[in-house]
Amino acid sequence: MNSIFKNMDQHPAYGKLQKAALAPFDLTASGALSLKRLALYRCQVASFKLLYGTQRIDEQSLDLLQGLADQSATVAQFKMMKKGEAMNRITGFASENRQVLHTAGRDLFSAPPHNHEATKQARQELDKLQTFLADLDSNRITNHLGEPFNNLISIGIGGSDLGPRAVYLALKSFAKENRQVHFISNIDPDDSAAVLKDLDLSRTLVSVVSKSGTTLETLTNEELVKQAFLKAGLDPKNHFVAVTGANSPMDDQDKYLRSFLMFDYICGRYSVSSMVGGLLLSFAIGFKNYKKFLEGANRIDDAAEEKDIRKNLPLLLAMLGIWNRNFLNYDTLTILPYSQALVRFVAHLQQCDMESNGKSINRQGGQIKYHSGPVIWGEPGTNGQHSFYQLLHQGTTIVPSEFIGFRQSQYGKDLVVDQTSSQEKLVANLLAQTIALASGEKSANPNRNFSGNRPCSVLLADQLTPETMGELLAIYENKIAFQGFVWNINSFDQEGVQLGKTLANRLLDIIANKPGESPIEQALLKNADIVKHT
Ligand code: G6Q
Repeated sequence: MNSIFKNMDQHPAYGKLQKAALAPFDLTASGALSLKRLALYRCQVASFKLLYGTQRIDEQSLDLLQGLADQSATVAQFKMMKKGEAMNRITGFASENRQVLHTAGRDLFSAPPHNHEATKQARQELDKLQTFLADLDSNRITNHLGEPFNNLISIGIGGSDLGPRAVYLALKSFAKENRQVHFISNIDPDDSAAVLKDLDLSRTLVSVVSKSGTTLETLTNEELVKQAFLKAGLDPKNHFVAVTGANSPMDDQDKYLRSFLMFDYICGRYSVSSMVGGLLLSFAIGFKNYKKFLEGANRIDDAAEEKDIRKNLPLLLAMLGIWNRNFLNYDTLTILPYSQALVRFVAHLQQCDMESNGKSINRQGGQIKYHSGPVIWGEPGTNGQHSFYQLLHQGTTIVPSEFIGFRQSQYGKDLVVDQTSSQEKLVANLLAQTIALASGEKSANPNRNFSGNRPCSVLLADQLTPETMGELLAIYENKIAFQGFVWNINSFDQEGVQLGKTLANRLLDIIANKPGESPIEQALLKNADIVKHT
């Protein structure tokens, strides 16, 4: 066991934070949200500013959180991860026992890389990708009629879908003319039917993305889409590319137009900056823009090595999250992007965070006696304001919120109505919400009383671009890893997901061996026990 992997409650700062949490900073007190406070509690890293004066912290609690971050050796563990220590393991028990090197795929800009071998492998795949894209751009690769491909269907699920889809939607305004990406993930046949319905398959590439090459949904959907190509008289071999792990059942160059590798040491939910995101993103926004995205992520990976939490934005976000989760005892966290382009980003973070930190045992296999990851949820503002914000303002459950906003829109197509542009209205709404949640509003009418002290913070940048998207992604990936280090849990395995995959396959075996015997529900009821115990 690595001696720095200690439970959070073993650190001296833990008890002190518990005491400090008995009287957290009162955001509703008169003058509490002073300009001085708002100016003091800001942290700028790369293009993002974190405004956190609306959290229930003060100098004492921040110093204690710094103590907890230091005692947990958060930055040392982060560096170990980047260098290639096997951070994905549970000591003394059968576990994945792997390195965690998603950062290596973007460690291309600051020499020397933290892990030479992994960065070298990433470069090789990037070079292959660049050649493939150049072949597409210059019409060296076309369909059988010599026409260029302008659609790409990405088939994948979970980590092989959520992050790449979220980032594609976020950067769609940067997409090349006539290049569109479509996604099929669900085993529900309507998912593929809806995508295939209006597409000209002859101008369509299909990227099948599966690290294991064994995922039921992905393999089934691959077959389904293949049939559609055959039915249209098209040879799938001229349209299908694969992104998969080396030696997986899908790692078969003969079956695909091109094959790209993702590596064992990259977990699905951290794979946006590998070929999993790389292929479809660079198809859409171009290789140059994709590199800018990687550059943004790398900038944050570098900045996250700073030990001072007041200067390390991802670490600060992580420690504020721990303050809210473990010391103020809030169960959920809402992430509220004021950007329509980030419409699926919260779904990605939900997976990245909850699959990583939804754990109950430590890295030595023992039960932890404190909470780990909160429930993550959210929707873009201002839409959410007309929906669940009622609960945020007046509900009995206090939900900390992380707002994300940009000063400028992506398309720049805006109109001044009543002296303000839509973008100004958007940002004004965001800031107004944070003040209202934090300071509340007193009224003699209980129905119109807002208790306040609902902690929140704002991540603010100029514009959502490939660079800032890369930064934003890495801020959250690193935040999640830092929290896992403090909680002493393994943020990089997903036994809960594996269980579901195994049970579904067993049940399907049972159903397949007794064809026509009974409807699926009855088979499930009859066989629940067998499924569990075979
Ligand atoms: C992510 C998880 C999980 C995984 C999917 C798809 O970290 O492991 O969401 O990405 O189950 O797995 P494959 O890429 O192997 O098809």
